[in-house]
Amino acid sequence: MSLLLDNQFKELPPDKSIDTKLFLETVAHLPTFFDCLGSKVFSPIKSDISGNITKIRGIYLKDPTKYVTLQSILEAEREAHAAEWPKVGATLALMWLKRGLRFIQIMLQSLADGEKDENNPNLIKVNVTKAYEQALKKYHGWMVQKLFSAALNAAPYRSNFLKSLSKGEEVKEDVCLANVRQFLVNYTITVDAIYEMYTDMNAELDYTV
Ligand code: 0SG
Repeated sequence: MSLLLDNQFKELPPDKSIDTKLFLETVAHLPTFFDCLGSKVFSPIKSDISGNITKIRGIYLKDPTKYVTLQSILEAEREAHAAEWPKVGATLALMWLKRGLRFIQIMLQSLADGEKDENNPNLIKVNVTKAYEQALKKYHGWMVQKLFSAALNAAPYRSNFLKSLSKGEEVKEDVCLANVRQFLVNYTITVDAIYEMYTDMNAELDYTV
């Protein structure tokens, strides 16, 4: 079975509201995704994403009924912390988490679409770079951008990455990519809905770290 299909995102209801408990249960599996990368270089990124999830969960658990959807958390924090919002609490953690989720989405979509460096078809640099440029680069100052360049050199070979997504099983590449495409359906809808919520609530910030 595929690591991705074991942890699929659920279909959203017509109003595209995102159930906080279900969302947290599903994203909790994402940090294990980093084990597919096979290098400790990615540990700080794994910690950053885990930290975002822990922060959102901590706030949700204070009042699961009040915070039943992600939007209800943002609305409650906007009311409670008018002066600092949106740079506060779960609103801030989800703002960053969604960028990491978008990065993963673009990278997997690029792999599924067969985008390759024809001179180095077993490298995933082209897919990772596309994801970085579209999802994260504008939020990073030059020092973090340099970190990205260094991390890129530790990216796994395409064949090894796809194999680890299949939990080490010998799965044909077309089967593995079909699993990636299936995973991306609800995943992409969910990430898009979070982005839409940030735009609609005017909660997006564009400062750099
Ligand atoms: C396959 C190869 C993959 C290569 C991937 C490279 C990706 C980029 C490398 C750059 C390394 C970045 C490491 C961490 C950067 C963090 O500084 C930033 C900003 O972090 C936020 O800062 C925190 O997340 C916030 O935490 S919070 O929960 O408490 O709210 C908060 O601390 C905030 C600052 O707060 S403020 O000053 O505003 O008050 N993080 C990122 O850029 C996100 C990086 C996600 C990368 C996702 C990559 C996924 C790769 C998966 C591959 C399978």
